[in-house]
Amino acid sequence: MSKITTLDQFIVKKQADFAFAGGELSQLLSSIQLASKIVSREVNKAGLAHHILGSAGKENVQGEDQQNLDVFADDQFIAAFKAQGEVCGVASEENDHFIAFDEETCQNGKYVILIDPLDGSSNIDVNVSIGTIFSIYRRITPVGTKAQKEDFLQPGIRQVVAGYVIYGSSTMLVYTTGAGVNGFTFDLSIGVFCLSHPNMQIPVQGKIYSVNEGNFHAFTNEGVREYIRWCQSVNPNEGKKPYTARYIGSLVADFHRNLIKGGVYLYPATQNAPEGKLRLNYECNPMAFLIEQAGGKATDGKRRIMEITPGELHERVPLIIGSKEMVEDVENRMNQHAEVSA
Ligand code: AHM
Ligand code: MG
Repeated sequence: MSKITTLDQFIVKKQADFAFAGGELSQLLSSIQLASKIVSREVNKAGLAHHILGSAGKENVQGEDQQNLDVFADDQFIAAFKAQGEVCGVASEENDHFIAFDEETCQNGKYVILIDPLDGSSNIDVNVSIGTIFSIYRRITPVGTKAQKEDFLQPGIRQVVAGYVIYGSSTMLVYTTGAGVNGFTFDLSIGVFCLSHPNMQIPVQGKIYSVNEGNFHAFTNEGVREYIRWCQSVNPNEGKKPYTARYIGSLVADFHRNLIKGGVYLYPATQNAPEGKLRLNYECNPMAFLIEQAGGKATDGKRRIMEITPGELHERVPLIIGSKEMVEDVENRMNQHAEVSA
C-alpha cells in the first residue's frame, strides 16, 4: 500500500511552520475541512436534487441573486467556526455585515475569518467547478471582547492562513500559512483530505491567459486591451500565437489551473465596474497570499494586492494574478496608459 499523508497528519508534522500554536491551526482547518466536506456532498448532489437549484429569492449585498447552495455553504462554514472556539467572528460575501459571535467561548477566539463560501455561483446550475475561498487573521481587538470591524479590515500581508477548496472533478483543499502552498485531494472512499500536491510552485511563465474577453471594449485601461491583442496575435518569429485562452468564470477553478500549469488571470476595471469586480478581502487577498507563496505575483495594476489597506468589508479591486513574468508584462502595459473613466 502506498504511503498516504492526511491533512491532519500533515498539520501535526508542519506545526513549526505556523507562527502561533500548532493546535490552533489544526482547529481552524478542521472546521474548514468539516464544512467543505458537507458542501462538497451537496454540490455533488446538486444536479439530482432539483430543490437545491435556482435562486433562493434573495439578493446579497452586491445585488446579485443568491442561489440556495450559496446560502447553504455560508451556513455550514459559519456553524463550523462557531462550534469550535478559535474564531471570534466571520465576514462573508453573503452577509452585508460581519458577524461577531456572542458566545463567550468564541469571544476568547483569537482569529477572524473572511470567506467567500461558494464562489463562481453562476456555475452551480451547470455542473462546472466552483469553490470556497478563505482568509484568516489574528484579531486586533482584545481577546474576550466582541470582534470589531477593524479586525476584518487588515491588509493581506497580515494573513496567517489562506486557502481555497475547489469542488471540481475531485474536491481539493489548497492552503498556505506562509511556508509554501500544499494541496490535498479529498478521498471519498476514506472521507479524508490526502496530500496530493506538495509544495506547489507556479511556473514563472505560462501559456494561458484567463480573462472575460466579453468585456474587451469595456476595459478602462488601454494597456489591458493591448495585452489581449498581443495574446491573440501570431508571433512572427515563432509563426504561432504566444498564448491560449482558458476562462471558466469561477475564480477558484481558473486560479487552480493556472497555478498548476502557469498562466495569468485578469479581472481589470471595466466601465460598469470601475473598481473591478472581485472583492479584496475574501477573493483577492487569499489568492494573492497563495500565489506569492507559490512564486507568483498579484497586483491591481499598480499596487501589490496584499499591501492594500481595506476601507470596506466588500471592497472591490482589479486583479491581475499568476505567473510572475506574465503579471509583470500586463502591469507594464497598464502603466503605459492612463485609466479612462466611463
Ligand atoms: P461570485 O462571487 O458572485 O461568484 O463572483 C465572482 C466570480 C469569480 O469566481 C469569477 O472569476 C468572476 O466572478 C467571473 O465574472 P464574469 O462572469 O464577469 O466573468
Ligand atoms: Mg465570489
